[in-house]
Amino acid sequence: MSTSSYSAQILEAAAFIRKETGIQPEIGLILGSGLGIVADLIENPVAIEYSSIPHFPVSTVEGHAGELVVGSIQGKNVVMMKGRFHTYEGYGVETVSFPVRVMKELGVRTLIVTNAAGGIDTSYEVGDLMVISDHLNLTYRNPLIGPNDNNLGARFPDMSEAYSRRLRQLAHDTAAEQGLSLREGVYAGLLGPSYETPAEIRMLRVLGAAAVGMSTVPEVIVARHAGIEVLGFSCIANMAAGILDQPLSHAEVMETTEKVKPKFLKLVLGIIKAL
Ligand code: CYT
Repeated sequence: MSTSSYSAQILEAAAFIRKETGIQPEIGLILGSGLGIVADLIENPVAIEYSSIPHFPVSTVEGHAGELVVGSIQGKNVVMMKGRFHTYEGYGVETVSFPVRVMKELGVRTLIVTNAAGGIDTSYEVGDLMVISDHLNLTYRNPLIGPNDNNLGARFPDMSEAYSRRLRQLAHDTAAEQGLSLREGVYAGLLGPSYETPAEIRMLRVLGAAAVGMSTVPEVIVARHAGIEVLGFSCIANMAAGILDQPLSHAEVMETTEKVKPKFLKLVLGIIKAL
């Protein structure tokens, strides 16, 4: 794929979405496992199936909606990905990058990303919310590999404030107002899909990670390349391998995110209102 055709595809996809919705979103939302419920908060929503958007990647995983929802929350125009692409599903870097590029083209200046993660910090408890202070890209790949289109961003983008200090502070202020305890820590992004081993978790703890998951890092790298300000949250869905004397299961992850939903929704709403 040449860089010029890639940028033409971004323009075409964005033009289609603009025509369908007539809305210019300023906030983008990419929400992890079980937290897609935020879509229900969107006022005057227009849902567009990924498959109908020119050049948009299509979700192949069963039970994943695969639509873009555009509308407003708290008077702010938003675009939300309902259904996300994980590298462990076999998708290439363009797949993960493309929707973020389209969001940028639509006018998005702030991206809120969330995920369900394993808690590595032993002071954490299942159900805790963590604002992501920084990440470790341990996926051994990067969505910016390949020719760089200077119109989209710099060849060597700065990552010294991948997760906006300003937005992290805003998250803490909002959480405090709501009487909600909010952790802050480093997110280690791995490829998956197998969960980590106890030895890997010990390694990640030595490296300074507080939580571990299998998403978020590629989207955030692309967003930063595009000059989008990022706020990230992990829902501590389970304690990471080896911490508790019990196996990990996706069922536990889903169960926790289900329980955390109400406080999480309230926090996200409060932040969008304050943005
Ligand atoms: N949990 C999770 N590792 C975990 O322990 N949700 C992702 C990765």
